[in-house]
Amino acid sequence: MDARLEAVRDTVLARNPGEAEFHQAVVEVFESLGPVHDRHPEFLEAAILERLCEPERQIIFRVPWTDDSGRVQINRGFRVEFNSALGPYKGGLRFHPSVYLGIVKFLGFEQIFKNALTGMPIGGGKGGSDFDPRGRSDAEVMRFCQSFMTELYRHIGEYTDVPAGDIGVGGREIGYLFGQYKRITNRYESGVLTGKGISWGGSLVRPEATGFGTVIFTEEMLKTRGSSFDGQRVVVSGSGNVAINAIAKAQALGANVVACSDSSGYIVDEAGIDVGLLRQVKEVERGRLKDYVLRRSGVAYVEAGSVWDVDATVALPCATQNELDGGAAARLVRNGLVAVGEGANMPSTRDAVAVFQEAGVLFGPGKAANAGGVATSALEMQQNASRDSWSFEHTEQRLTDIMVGIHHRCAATADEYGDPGNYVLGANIGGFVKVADAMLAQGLI
Ligand code: NDP
Ligand code: 2IT
Repeated sequence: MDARLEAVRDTVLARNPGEAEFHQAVVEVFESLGPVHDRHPEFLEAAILERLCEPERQIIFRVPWTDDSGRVQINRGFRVEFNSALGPYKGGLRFHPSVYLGIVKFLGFEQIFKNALTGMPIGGGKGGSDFDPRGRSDAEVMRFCQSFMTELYRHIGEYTDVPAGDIGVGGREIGYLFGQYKRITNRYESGVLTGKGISWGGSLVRPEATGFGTVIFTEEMLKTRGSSFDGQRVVVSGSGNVAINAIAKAQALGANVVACSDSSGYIVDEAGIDVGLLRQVKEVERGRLKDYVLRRSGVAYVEAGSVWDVDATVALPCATQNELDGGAAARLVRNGLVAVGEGANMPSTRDAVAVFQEAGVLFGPGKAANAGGVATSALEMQQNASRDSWSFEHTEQRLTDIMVGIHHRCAATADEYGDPGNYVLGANIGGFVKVADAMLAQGLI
């Protein structure tokens, strides 16, 4: 790392003790930024990096609710409003028992650069709770969401901060959150949340957008080597929103997707995953991958194993942070891997990224490859602002153009900074310069 940035890094790490994921995300970005500061000493003088690493506002609150047996439950809610240089804070809410400030901050920090790369007018933020929706009834989830919004509503708004979904937060939760916001504020403010249902202000393609976008970005990387998804053997991790839609899009482009996972295990379906059945099991019945195996012959279920033990030419990690380590990366590379597109946020460890890059594997980092979700959220905001709704075809074309544009920006930036094909460098510098320029222009705030 550039010596001038090391001092800033050390201060940031010391000021934020115990936040391992936030540290990891910061260090990864800093490692790319030396060459930018050679060209732009004004960024150092204006302490852009120090300011970027300190969220503009952090909100932590109590979320009391009552479970179906009448017992009082207490969770912790978070919203980190990280950077508003380019637009209102924008980013998802994650409901998962592992959520704590360090996770919300890593996600919010990454979101700043991701959102900048989309070219849309959105700043960076993230939120969530350590609430575990698994095994909870609809009524419990509704009461939790209502309590969560009863505090959150005062901090958000169409022009202030616009949350959406992430792990554990999908259409059902956004519905309950929107209902409570509307009730408290007495405003039908569609643009305050994205990922809404299609009949009440949502956008077509938003549910598919992250998975579709990840595959579109990865296809663009493959094209630079004269290749495509057609005929690739693909392994996807996760079996939630991002994973399912990545599987569907990869198959539409001619790939054979043979495996996916949940936190209990993984399946191998050599005939190709049946996405219709997967949607039925996961989205309609809210079941587990184990249930898929019971309904289809010729499928292997491996309890508690790593899906990265399955050979692939293209890997799409779409579950969670640090799910693919150096050992798994080395095994994939040995077995013929050519490309990785990160549908999840920071799923590859630092060691894994180094293994991929040293082996010449095409590697699309999450902040570029999974930006299609938030970009389509921004398209939802556009539709809300103009009280319009667009067709599936039009919206999907906008998403495709945005993903091709992000790929181009990352590739061109990597070329410009003398490291062709390094999408990590391209994404970090491309996103950073846009935000830094806006921060300089807006003065010391
Ligand atoms: P979902 O809640 O729909 O699905 C999450 C999937 O990942 C589930 O299969 C879940 O398994 C698995 N998973 C979650 N946590 C863990 C864990 N600790 N260990 C193993 N598996 C785990 O979430 P999404 O699909 O929306 O999100 C997946 C990833 O994509 C996240 O990293 C998210 O930040 C990122 N992302 C999401 C976007 C969106 O629009 N939704 C946009 C951009 C990025 P199980 O059910 O067993 O917990
Ligand atoms: O990580 C992400 O980009 C998301 N979870 C989507 C955020 C959004 O505002 O649509």
